[in-house]
Amino acid sequence: MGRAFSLPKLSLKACLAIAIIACLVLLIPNSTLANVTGTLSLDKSIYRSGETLYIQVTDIDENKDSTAKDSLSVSVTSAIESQAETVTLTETDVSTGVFQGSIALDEQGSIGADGKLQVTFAGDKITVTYKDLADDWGNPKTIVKTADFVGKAIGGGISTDTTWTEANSPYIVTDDVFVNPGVLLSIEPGVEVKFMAGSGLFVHGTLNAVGTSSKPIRFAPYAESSAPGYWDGIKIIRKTAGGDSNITFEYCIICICT
Ligand SMILES: [Ca+2]
Ligand SMILES: [Ca+2]
Ligand SMILES: [Ca+2]
Repeated sequence: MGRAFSLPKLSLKACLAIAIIACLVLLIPNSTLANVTGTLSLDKSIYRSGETLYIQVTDIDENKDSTAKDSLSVSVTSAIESQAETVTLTETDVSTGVFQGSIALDEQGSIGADGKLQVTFAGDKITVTYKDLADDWGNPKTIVKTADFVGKAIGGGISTDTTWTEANSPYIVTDDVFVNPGVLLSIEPGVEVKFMAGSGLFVHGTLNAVGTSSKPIRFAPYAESSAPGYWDGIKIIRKTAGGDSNITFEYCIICICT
C-alpha cells in the first residue's frame, strides 16, 4: 500500500513568517539603481548685479537612500574666480533624485573661497560643472552649463541726460535702449558698448558719441562669435513727437559681427 505525499504541517506562526518574508522580497527594490546620465540646469542664462545663481541637478541614481534627502556637489567658476567654489545641492525630498542649491554672485568682495562667486561688472562668464559618477553606461561624465553675468546691464528708456563714462565701460546692452525725445546721451572716448542678441540703440533725442583717434568709441556684439543681424544696430528716429533727433559720431567703430 503506497503512502500518499503530503505537505508538512506548518503552524500558523510559521505560515505568517513565510508570508511576510515573501512580501518583503517582492517589495524591496533592486538594491542597484539603474545608472542615468544626470542633467544640469540654471535658473537663468543671464545674471545681473545682486542676483543669486540657482542650480539644479536631476540624477536618479544619486538618490542613494530612498528614506532620506541625499546631497551632491557641483563646482562653479567665473572668469575672474577660476579656483572653483563648491556648491552643495540637496535633494528636494527623500526620493526625488532632484537636487537644488545656490550661490550668491559678488561684485564687491575680494576673490577667495568664501562661499560666494566673485564676478566683474564688466561682464563675466559663469561656468557650472557637475561630475556625474555614472552616466547611462555607468561611466563618469562631466556636464557643464554656462551663463553670462552682465552686471548693471543697460536696457529700456533713458529719460534724463546721461553720460556713459570710460570708467564704467564696457556697457552691456541686454534690451533695446531708447534715448527719449529731448534727452541727451553722451558717450565718452574709450567707451565700449556691447549689444546682446536682438538689442539695439534707438535715438529719439540726441546722441553724442565723440571719441578720439587714440580712444575711439566701440559698438560691438556681446557674443565672441556672431553673424550679421545678431544685434539691431543704432537707429536714428528722424522725426518724433519731441522733435528731430541729432546724432554725432566721431572716431567710432561699429562692429556688425565678430
Ligand atoms: Ca534620497
Ligand atoms: Ca569666492
Ligand atoms: Ca548619474
